[in-house]
Amino acid sequence: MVQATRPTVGQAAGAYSAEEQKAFYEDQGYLVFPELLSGEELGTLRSALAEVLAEAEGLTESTDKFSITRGTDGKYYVRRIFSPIAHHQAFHDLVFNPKIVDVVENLIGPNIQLHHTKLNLKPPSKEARFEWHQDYPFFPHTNYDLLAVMIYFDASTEQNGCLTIVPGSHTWGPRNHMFAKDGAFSSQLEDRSVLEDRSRWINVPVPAGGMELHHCNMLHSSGPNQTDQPRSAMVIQYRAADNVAVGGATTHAGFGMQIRGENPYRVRMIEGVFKLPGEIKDPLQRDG
Ligand SMILES: O=C(O)CCC(=O)C(=O)O
Repeated sequence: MVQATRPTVGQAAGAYSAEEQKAFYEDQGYLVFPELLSGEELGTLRSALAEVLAEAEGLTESTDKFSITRGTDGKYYVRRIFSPIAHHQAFHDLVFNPKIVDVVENLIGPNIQLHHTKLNLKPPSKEARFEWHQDYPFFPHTNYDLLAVMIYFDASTEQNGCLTIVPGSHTWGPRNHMFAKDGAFSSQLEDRSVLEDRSRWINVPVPAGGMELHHCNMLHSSGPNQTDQPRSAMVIQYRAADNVAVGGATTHAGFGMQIRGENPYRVRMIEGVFKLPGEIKDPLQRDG
């Protein structure tokens, strides 16, 4: 009889204890919870998205709220909604969802603040891919207790451009990213040799209603969406409350909002020399 193999912590973290989740995150830099939200919660988020997207109908150029791109079919699509928590109560409520915040608390401690939110729609377009990058260089902080939570409104698959990561790469520290002409990070690594060993890359498909989270120094990218449907996911960046931003944009809705615990009015610093992002004019380049 063939024994079914138990999914790893990286594939199904919810089946493991808090200690096991933390140990895996510290070692590998990511966790996946394939079944986080209920069908009802997912339905509420999808309706909220449809409501907000109705406002973007007819747009052919980006605005403060929507980043617009042209799809492979020639149609215009919303690529990203900036600061979705400012545009719908359901998105605002999501950042306080205890199912998410409990996991985050276990990893970065009881005092948690928001850095920013965005909703990546990854429409069917080659432009909707994300180059290899880390998040930290876009918004460097005084320590590394900063992580990205991705809540999937649609299943992400290899066909529609799921995340590809290099597990363990967060332990290599922040890498320099190249500056574009206008001073923004161009989301390109200066030294791509860290990506050479492709046997280390893994794809991270996540079902709709699932959650993936990764450390701010995790090397990650995602490919084009080769289907004819968008792949929507809300990204929530949380940080420890004693982790202070030393660069990057600070004007997002909810920047620094206390999510849980208290502000200790103390800063925890790590040693190192890091390149700071320049003045970033293109909002799409601003946050990785
Ligand atoms: O949505 C994706 O596939 C990747 C998102 C990402 O890497 C980012 O927003 O920094």
